[in-house]
Amino acid sequence: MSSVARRGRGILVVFEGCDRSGKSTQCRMLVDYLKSIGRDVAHLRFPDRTTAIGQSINDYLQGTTELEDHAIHLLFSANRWESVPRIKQLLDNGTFVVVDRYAFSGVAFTAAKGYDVTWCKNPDRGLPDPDLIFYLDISTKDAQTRGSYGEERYEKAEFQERVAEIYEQLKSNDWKVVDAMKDKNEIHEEIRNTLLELEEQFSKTPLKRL
Ligand code: DGP
Ligand code: NA
Ligand code: NA
Repeated sequence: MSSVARRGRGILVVFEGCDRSGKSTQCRMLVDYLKSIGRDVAHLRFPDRTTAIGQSINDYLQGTTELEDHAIHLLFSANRWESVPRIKQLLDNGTFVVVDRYAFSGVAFTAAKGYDVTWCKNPDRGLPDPDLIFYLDISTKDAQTRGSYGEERYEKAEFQERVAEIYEQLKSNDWKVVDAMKDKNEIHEEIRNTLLELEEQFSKTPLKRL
């Protein structure tokens, strides 16, 4: 039965959440788990700072350059678009694609600056639509108890508060909201069980586009 499921396309899984929600840890734990059970899996993260566009984004995040708000928004989107051929190829080959941040971060972080949500969504229209979005839910207050935010541009409590409010508006049926304050192993089990339950169903459904 599982060998039949594995002949279908790969599953596109995205992790979203505010900074310090534990999203990257969960992403890694899921990738390691899928590998341990013999699945083909690719671990991607956005922004992908390794490309030329990603390098500009990195400079912006570190504050060494300034970019106009719309311009940086489009660069973040372009950074996702430049990965689409690879993502599609992986999914076609039946590989799980696990992504740390995606278009929803794009909308949440720019709309948090006061821009229109519909405008923010537009550049990402047409990207592969994730089968599942795990949202690591944490209050800004709890996130701060995990140690102070880093030094990057968006890592300020007031801004993260607004990001969380926009995420709230973006949630839809394929979002699985996870309580990020639970024990990390407990969260991991919840995530992997949800994924394994839905894997076969998704692998037989054509990939949609955002
Ligand atoms: P990370 O490497 O996951 O810590 O992400 C770096 C920062 O960039 C983080 O504060 C979230 C933010 N970010 C991620 N994607 C986007 C995006 O598409 N647009 C904007 N404006 N910010 C983003
Ligand atoms: Na960060
Ligand atoms: Na979806």
